[in-house]
Amino acid sequence: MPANTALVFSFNKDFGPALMNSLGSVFLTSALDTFNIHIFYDIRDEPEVWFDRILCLCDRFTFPRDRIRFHPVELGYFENRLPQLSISSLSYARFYIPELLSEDTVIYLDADTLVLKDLCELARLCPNDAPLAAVLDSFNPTHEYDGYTYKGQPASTTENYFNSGVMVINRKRCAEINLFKAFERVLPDLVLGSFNDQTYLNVIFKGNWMRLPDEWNVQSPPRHPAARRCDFSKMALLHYVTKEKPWKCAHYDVPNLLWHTLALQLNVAEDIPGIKAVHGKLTTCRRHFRFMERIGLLRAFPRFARSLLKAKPNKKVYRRYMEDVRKNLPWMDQWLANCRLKPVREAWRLDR
Ligand SMILES: [Mn+2]
Repeated sequence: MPANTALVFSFNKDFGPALMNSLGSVFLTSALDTFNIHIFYDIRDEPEVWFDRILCLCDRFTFPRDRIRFHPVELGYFENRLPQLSISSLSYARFYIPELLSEDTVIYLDADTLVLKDLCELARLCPNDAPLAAVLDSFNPTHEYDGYTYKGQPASTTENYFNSGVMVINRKRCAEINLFKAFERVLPDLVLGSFNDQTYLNVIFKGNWMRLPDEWNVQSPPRHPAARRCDFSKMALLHYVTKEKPWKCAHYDVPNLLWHTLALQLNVAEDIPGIKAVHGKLTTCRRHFRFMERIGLLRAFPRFARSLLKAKPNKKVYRRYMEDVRKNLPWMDQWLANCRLKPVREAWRLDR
């Protein structure tokens, strides 16, 4: 069978562990007979130390090494044009997709994702009539939430706005647009709001993209109202949005427990500096929960409980938080078992 689908990640040294875990989740869940894998990286970044690890991961899951390719990408182009670029320019690597790849269907994934279902199902959702398909942004469902202005006008209050961390691209349709020319055209008239490359993509593809089912990009911890609308049994892809990434700081919640459980068993965790402290925080947090629950302190000292959770919302949030973990342990264990992995470790569980 010809490999006519591309799976693309872009990464730098900071996102090395994230990429390993995300790629591992792809190998565990997806039949990749028709896939090539492409890794874009910043030409100045020298993340070569990760290449060997990535290739070893391919070997472990018997993915042929000749179907994974590393592409150095020149990002100076964007940095020269975007003096206000404060985040990594790496996310602009996705503008190179139409010219660097030749497959008909391209799945782009941020490295801060975990794939929970077979990517073949996602590839099948590739649009025929639109250049790309994506999931509505949970926090910014329409353009106005982004806060940009274009040609002096505020952004649309009705037009849907997508999260660009997961995209299914019809490469031929996308190539017709010429992303670089479109970027140049939009550039002088666009004053950015809260985002960056995601804003450009949304302006360029405004009204010209297909909406994917929400479960293909669940964008926040399940305790967030937006994500709580998602049925976990249907959840197909988790996206660790916000700056608080699991490999850097611990939050005792469902997505973090899953990320760390996977990282341990894929041997990704051992390469992360400071990971022991992160694991320790999860263990401590769980121990405090159990202790407080047993002696009823959660009821008596809700403020203390909230400070442990590093969360500011309403009084009931800590209960919901624990209920979420408890409720979701069975499906996490089931998913891990389907992947022939061990369940969430004892020290992090609330159900025993
Ligand atoms: Mn992301």
